[in-house]
Formats: sequence, structure tokens, C-alpha cells
Amino acid sequence: MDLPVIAPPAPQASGCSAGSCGSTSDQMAGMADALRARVQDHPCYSEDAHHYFARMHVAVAPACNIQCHYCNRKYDCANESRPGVVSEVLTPDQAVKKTLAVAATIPQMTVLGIAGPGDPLANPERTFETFRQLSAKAPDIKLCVSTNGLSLPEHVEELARHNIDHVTITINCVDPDVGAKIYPWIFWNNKRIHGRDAAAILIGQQQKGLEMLVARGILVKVNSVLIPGVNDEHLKEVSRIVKAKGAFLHNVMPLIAEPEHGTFYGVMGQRSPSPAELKALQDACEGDMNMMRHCRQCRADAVGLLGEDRGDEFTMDKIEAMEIDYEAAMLVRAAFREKVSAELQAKRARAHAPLSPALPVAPQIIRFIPRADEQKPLGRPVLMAVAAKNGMVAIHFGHAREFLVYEASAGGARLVGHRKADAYCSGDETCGDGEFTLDRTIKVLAGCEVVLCSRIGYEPWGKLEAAGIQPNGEHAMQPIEEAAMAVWHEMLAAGKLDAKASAAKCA
Ligand code: CLF
Ligand code: SF4
Repeated sequence: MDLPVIAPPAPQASGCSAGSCGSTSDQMAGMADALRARVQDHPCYSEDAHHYFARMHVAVAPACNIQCHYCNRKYDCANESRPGVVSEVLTPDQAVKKTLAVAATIPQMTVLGIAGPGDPLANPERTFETFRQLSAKAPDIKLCVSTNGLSLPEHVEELARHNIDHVTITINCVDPDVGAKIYPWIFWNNKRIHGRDAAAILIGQQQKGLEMLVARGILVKVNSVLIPGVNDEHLKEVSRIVKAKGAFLHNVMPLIAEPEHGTFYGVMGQRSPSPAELKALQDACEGDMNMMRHCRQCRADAVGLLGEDRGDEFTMDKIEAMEIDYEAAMLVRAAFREKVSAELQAKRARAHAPLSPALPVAPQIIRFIPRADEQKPLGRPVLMAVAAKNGMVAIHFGHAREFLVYEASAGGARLVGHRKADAYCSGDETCGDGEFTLDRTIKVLAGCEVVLCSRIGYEPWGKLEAAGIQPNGEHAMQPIEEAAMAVWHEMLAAGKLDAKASAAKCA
């Protein structure tokens, strides 16, 4: 007769998710130390880092050499930013001044990226002049660039010369027939080329550029815009190919297409994917490569932590009035980095350590394993929206402008996306005003079963519950993963996690 055995404790109750989930904690587990050092303070390449470190973009690149159906040239490059607001285009000198001012004011700012408003490599003089000056004046700032890839091969040498360690290529397809539905034309060898031929050239250049960057040891992130009915299924093939060629990370972003943006897709009524469609595709691609789930589709002049924009504090007239002592600022920046590095190391150690009695662990973690024919699923995954700051459950529900979405399961909690919301509450006492905004927020949270926040008012609590979303304010100022797992275990203990319910919730 088979006797039940006591299972060893689960590898962790929090922090790190199991399998190749794409969370940075997992990526890090298998990553060489040298590679870790290259991404650990880059908010886009490391999910952990994005809670602590900020990036900024300088909009020095106005021109573009291709046309995408999701772009209107009046707006920022939609490959790496969301359309909707015109950037102030800067000269390289202005861009350098702005970067030094931001770096001196925001010690968290570790990365300077050039991502538009057109294509950085279609404006090589302006782009490389900015990089050249910054590598001399601010050597502690990482330099990053994002391109559509058409001119990439001819610039790889120069990128390497400027010590640019992180390059993003937007690759929406590897099949020219798909590409012809996304790109109406490219500008190539002084000629405008249309349709399938244009797409074939662009794809060839992107793939060649990717191979050349990887051969030089430069980290490559691939961005893809998910366009329902155009490249949704095809992106799995894209993911497989770019991974095989050595890309480090794949970032599948939802198409943004509104008629008021005046883009071809917007005007033609091409729809954007739902959060569930986006997640399903990211999950499908994940088997092949590390997926980025925390992209905020930032503007080409964004400043601050991902998800926040402090650009208004750094307009050129304000910068002219600042006195900047960059050498002194470098010391503050170095101290900040050291402090955060220590915090991140401690977090990783906690995530990979055996269970500590101090952590909130449900009794189910140590359990009897039934015989194979009696085994039941341990509990289904649950989507939880979190009003977060710096990796903690730290924001009042009514003040949240975005919610991070975590998937909690027996393997741990992992970030799977984010949802934008409008803050509707102006103070603790008035939480519950702005009914219309609250209704919209509840809609935005569709598919989530729990909301974790630091506080929440009576009225939104009731409305969330009525919508089938359980508010929870009991884990204020706890690390997100620990809070999410504690709630998941409570749900498991209460018998709310049988497999049947999941299909209905996550579809
Ligand atoms: Fe900027 Fe892009 Fe560098 Fe990041 S953004 S150039 S890699 S520093 Fe980041 Fe913004 Fe997403 Fe881009 S969240 S849009 S992935
Ligand atoms: Fe617009 Fe960027 Fe496409 Fe150029 S590459 S057309 S700027 S989205």
C-alpha cells in the first residue's frame, strides 16, 4: 500500500515564480553574474529594477524612414511610445543639458534612451552626437536606443563604439505578406518603396541588425505591436525566430489605435487587443523566450519611473534656470545605486531561500501528497490588481493611476501586466467620489479577482465586490509578491481555488 509522504516545503512562498515565467527573478536565476550586472539597474530589461530605477528619453530624432499604419507623424513614434502628445524636439546640446539636470535631480535615473519621436537611426548625427557627449559627461548613465531596424546594420559599429549596451528593435513580422499589411512604404536608397517589397527589405534589415548586435555581445530587446487579425498568431513565429537568433527579451505591446490619432489603423477602425488577448499571446510566446510584461509604452520624452511622467519638471526654460553640480550629483547617485542594489540582493535572497517562519505561510504549503490517482490540482492561478509603489502595496485605491497585475499561483506571484486607471479620489475622506471614473476603473480591472491597495473607501469597496472583485487593504506596505501569495493562500484555504472557476475568470 502507498503511504502518504510529507512533501518538502515548496521552494518559496513568495517573490519568485516557477518555470520560465518571464519574471526577472526567474530570468536572474539562470543568468550569469556578468549578465545580471548589465540589466540589474535597467528598468526595462529587469522587472525588479523597474520598481526602483527610472529612465528618461530625449526627443532628438524627428525624422523617420518608414511608415507604420499605427503611426501619425504628428505624434511620437508608436513603436516605443504611445501616440497622443507631441514631444518638444531637442538639439543634442539641449538633450545633454536636460539629461544632466534630470540625473542631478532624480538619482534613480540610470538610463537615457533615444526612442523618437521618429527613428533614432534615421537621424544618426543627432543621435550619436547626444550619445558622444553623454558618454563623456555622464559615464554613470547607461545609454539605450530603440529603432525600427531599417538603418540598423550600417550603424552597429557606431553603436558599439559608443558603448551602447541595450538596443531595442521593433519587429512586427518575419513574413513580407504580413508586413505589407503593417507598413505601406519605406524610404530606401533614396527611393520610396511600397507594399510587399518594402516589407521584405525592412524584415531583412531587422534580422541582419539583430544578428550583428548579438555577435557583438550587445543586449537586444525585441518590441512587437500586437495587431489583432494582422500579426497576432504570427508573433509566436517572430518570438521563436528572434529568440533563436539571440534576442534577450521580447516585449509584445498592444496596438493603440484611436480615430482621433489620425493613424491609418485608427481611422479604419482596426481594434486594439484586450488585456486578456495580450496576456494569452505573451503566455504563448513565453515558452520560447523571456517576456517583458511591465512596458508602459512611454512617450519619446518620458522622464521618471516607468508609469510616471515627470517631464513637466524639466522643460528647457526650467532647466536653464538650474545650477547643476554634476560631480556632486554623481556621489549621491552612486550611494543610491548601492542602497538599491543591497535591497535587491536581499529581495532575491528572500525569494530563493527556504521558507522562513516569519513569512506568511499557509498550512497547505506543507502537505500530505495523495496517491497519484487521488491528486487534485493545488489551486488555480488568480489575477490580482495591485496599487503599488516601489515594489510594495502602497497606494490608496482611489489615488491609483495604474494597477500592476500579478498572477498568483502555487508556483509564486509574477507580474503579468498593468492596467491604466484615472485617479478619482482627492482625499481619504472623499474616496468614492467620481463615480463615473470609478465605474471605468472597475471595467479596466476586468478579469482580476482581487485588488490589493493600502486603503480603500466604503463605496468603492461595495462596488468592487458587486463586480466580483475582492478589495483587500490588509497588506499595506508589504512587498507585492508576499502580499499576493498570502491572499492566494487564504483563498486556497477557503476553498475558492478549484480548477473550474478559473476558466470563467481568465477567459
Ligand atoms: Fe527607453 Fe526603450 Fe531604452 Fe527603455 S523605454 S529606449 S528600452 S530606456 Fe521601456 Fe518605455 Fe516600454 Fe520602451 S517601458 S516603451 S520598453
Ligand atoms: Fe512612426 Fe516609429 Fe513607425 Fe516611424 S518607426 S512610422 S516614427 S511608429
